[in-house]
Amino acid sequence: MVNQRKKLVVLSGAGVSAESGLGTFRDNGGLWNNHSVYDVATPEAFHNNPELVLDFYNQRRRDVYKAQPNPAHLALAEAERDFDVTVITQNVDDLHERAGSTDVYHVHGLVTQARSSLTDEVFELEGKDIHLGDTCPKGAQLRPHVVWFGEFIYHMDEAIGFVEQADIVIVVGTSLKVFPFANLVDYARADAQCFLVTQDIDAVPYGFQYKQGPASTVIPQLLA
Ligand code: BV8
Repeated sequence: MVNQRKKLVVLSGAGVSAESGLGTFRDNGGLWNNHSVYDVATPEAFHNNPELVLDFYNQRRRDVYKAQPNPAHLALAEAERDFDVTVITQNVDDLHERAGSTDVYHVHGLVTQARSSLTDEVFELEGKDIHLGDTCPKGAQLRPHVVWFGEFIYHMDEAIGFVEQADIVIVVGTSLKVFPFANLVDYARADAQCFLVTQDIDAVPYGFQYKQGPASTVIPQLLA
């Protein structure tokens, strides 16, 4: 009998990186230096005030480089010993990869990378900031490789397929308030085991078991 490892799909948000010291969008009321994230994380903001937006992401990138994976990231990476694991994350940090996860999809991009504002060419920043006037080889202004509000997200079709195949779905550290990522919970099979792990939530998706608490405690317990 072929050993068919169960498919574990993880849907993560800012809360899984909170205990690594990276702010979430709700906890500080979605504010950064008195700007609403929804005002700063848009193409219009980048057009109207590129320095403000570049500063916002330069600061978040520096925070990401200083942060370390926490026990939640590490437990999800170690789960690859026992399960076929795919992580689909809203987060623009690389903590899942640095913890050892090998199959990670960033639907909202990665702040450690830059993208040409004209083409979809992506560049590793290797620790550098992006400044106004920094251009890619083809001369276009570099922008953070993140998906802003009003922009299409990456990997949505693949993500739907992974959730539909999943035997186990773990949603961790997300308020499920940002779309279309939040719609992914609707694709879980009726016979799948589904868990939601957050500090708080407005509504638990149908069919999900709610495990309230900090990810770095609850995720290792769930996967023990
Ligand atoms: C788009 C990158 C098509 C930048 C981000 C319906 C369908 C489609 C679109 C929409 C729709 N309704 C509205 C929209 C528009 C919009 C949207 O969703 N708006 C919201 C505000 C309603 N969506 C879009 O614009 C998307 N694009 O749809 O394109 C299109 C194209 C053209 C025209 C129209 C449509 C693009 C969305 C992507 C935006 N970019 N990030 C950046 O990071 O700066 S989203 C951003 O929000 C981050 O990715 C972040 O992950 C996310 C916030 O969500 P969470 O991760 O859930 O974080 P949050 O703080 O909210 O919650 C944290 C949770 O963790 C809490 O529950 C808390 O309890 C918990 N927690 C805290 N600490 C812990 C913890 N849990 C466990 N342990 C802890 N220690």
